[in-house]
Amino acid sequence: MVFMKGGILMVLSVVQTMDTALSMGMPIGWRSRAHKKTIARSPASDTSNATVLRGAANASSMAHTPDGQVILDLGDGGDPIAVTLSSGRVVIQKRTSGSIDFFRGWSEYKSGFGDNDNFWLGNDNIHRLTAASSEIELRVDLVDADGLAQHVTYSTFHVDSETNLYRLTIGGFSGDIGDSLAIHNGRSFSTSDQDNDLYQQGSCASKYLGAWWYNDCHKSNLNGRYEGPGSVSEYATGIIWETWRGYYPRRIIPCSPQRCP
Ligand SMILES: [Ca+2]
Repeated sequence: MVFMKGGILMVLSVVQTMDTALSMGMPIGWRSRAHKKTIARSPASDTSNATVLRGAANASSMAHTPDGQVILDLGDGGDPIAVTLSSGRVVIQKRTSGSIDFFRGWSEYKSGFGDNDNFWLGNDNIHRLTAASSEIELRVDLVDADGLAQHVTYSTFHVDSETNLYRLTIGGFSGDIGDSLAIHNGRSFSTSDQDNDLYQQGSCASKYLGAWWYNDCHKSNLNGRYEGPGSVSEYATGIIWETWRGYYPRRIIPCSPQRCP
């Protein structure tokens, strides 16, 4: 088995309102020297802005792409996956600017999209990675508009198959900024074109401009709208971790006599 005992680390990250890094990982990390070299080269070595998956694997299972990605053969019969590592974790989501639109549909979240700086690894890949081990760890890194970094971890993290609507299993919370994923435990993934949420009056994804394991609707919305400087913050549509920065996470700039209209 290629994927050894261990886990996956997912790091979601967002800038401006909050930088978030959602990472799934294994506590024991990768087991090869090649892995360490890869981390050093990785463009996502700054975990403040990345979604990471971390796991352990045989050295023989890894190959490297010119841009520092690692090719993982999960040994599950599926195609190898090219992933970016950050501190030994596989990044599954990363957001550092508003250059990539994250308000996308089911098929794009299924396959994944983006570039090195802003991406979603894809629900099929995330499912396969979390299915590869029972010891998957999820880490969420967040940075607010003032540059204050925080993170939380979950000792249980699993994303089901597409047949089961990528249902989320999350638990074993640890951290100081509150658990904004708890109400999403057991929920299906929803996008603007596939409403699997519990909101009877409409689509959470459409209403809050994201794609997530919505309940009715959310306390976290890490694929929400990236709000750059000067943009108008709207209730709960941004990159939200409610238990830390609420539903209006943008920094409030005090109104001085010189700045007030
Ligand atoms: Ca609904």
